[in-house]
Amino acid sequence: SDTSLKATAAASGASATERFLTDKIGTSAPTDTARVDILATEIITALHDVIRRHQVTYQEYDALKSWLISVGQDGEWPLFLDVWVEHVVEEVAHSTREGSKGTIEGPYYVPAAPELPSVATLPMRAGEPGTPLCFTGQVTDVSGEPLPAAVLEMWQADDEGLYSQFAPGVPEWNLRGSVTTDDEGRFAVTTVQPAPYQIPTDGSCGRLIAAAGWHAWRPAHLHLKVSAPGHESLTTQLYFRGGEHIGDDVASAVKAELVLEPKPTADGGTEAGYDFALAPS
Ligand code: MBD
Ligand code: FE
Repeated sequence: SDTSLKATAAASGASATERFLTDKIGTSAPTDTARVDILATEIITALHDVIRRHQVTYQEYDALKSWLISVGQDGEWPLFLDVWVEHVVEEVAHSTREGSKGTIEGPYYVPAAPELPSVATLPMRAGEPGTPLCFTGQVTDVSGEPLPAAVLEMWQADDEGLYSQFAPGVPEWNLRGSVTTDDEGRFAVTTVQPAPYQIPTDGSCGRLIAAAGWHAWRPAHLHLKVSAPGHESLTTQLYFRGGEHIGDDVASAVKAELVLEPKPTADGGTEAGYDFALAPS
C-alpha cells in the first residue's frame, strides 16, 4: 500500500492532541491540594525508586529528558497515555460497575458522528476496501429490559488501519456513526472489518517501542460508546476471535468478554453479534 497515506506520528499526534484540547479541557477539574500532594509525591517517589534500583546514569537521564520533550513536540501525549496508562484508570473506574464490560476510549473518538437509524451502514467510500461486516445486537438494562432509542456511537479503523480525522486522505466521517436502537433496543450495522492497528512507528512512541524491543500492534477492534437516558454510558471495544495480537495488545485493552465470534456469511462477508447491558446511572 501507499506509504504516503499511512498515519504519521506528526499528522495523527497533532490531530489527537487538538481533539483532546477541544473536547476534554474543562472536564478535568483540579482536585484538592491534599490529593495532588499524595499523588504527585508518590509518582515522583516511584521514579526515584526506579533510579536507585537500576542505578540510572546521567546518559539515561538525559535520554529520558530528550524523549519526554519529543513526545510533546510530536503531539503524542494522548497516544502514550491511552496506550500505556488508560487501561488501569478504566479498571479502577469501573471495577464494581454492573452490566457489560468497558475498556479504554483511546485517542481517536470524535463526538457528533452522523446520526443513523437502527438498521444502517456506516459512512464509507464507494468500494470501501475490506470484508463486509454485519454487526447486530440489542441494548438492554442490567435486568434485560430493552432500551429503545439507546445510542450506539461507533468508530473504527479502515481495512488499512486508518482512522478518519487522524490519518490523511480519509473522508471526514468515514467509518464513524451514531446508531439509534429500535423500539426493542436492537440494531444492525453494516460496516467493513477493521484491520489490526499499528501505532505510528515514526514518532516518540514508536521510538520507545523500538528501543525497548516491543511491538506496536493493537488487534483489530470496533470502538463503541453506548448510552441511554438514566443509564451510565459505556465506552468499550470489541475484538475478533482468532485475530492477530488479541493476546498481546500494546494497549492492554482486550478483555475475554469483549471478543466477538465472527461467522462467515453466504455472500463472502462476516456477521457478528453483541448485546450490551447498561448499568443504571
Ligand atoms: C488506537 O486505535 C487505539 O484504540 C488506542 C487505544 C491507542 C492507539 C490507537
Ligand atoms: Fe482504536
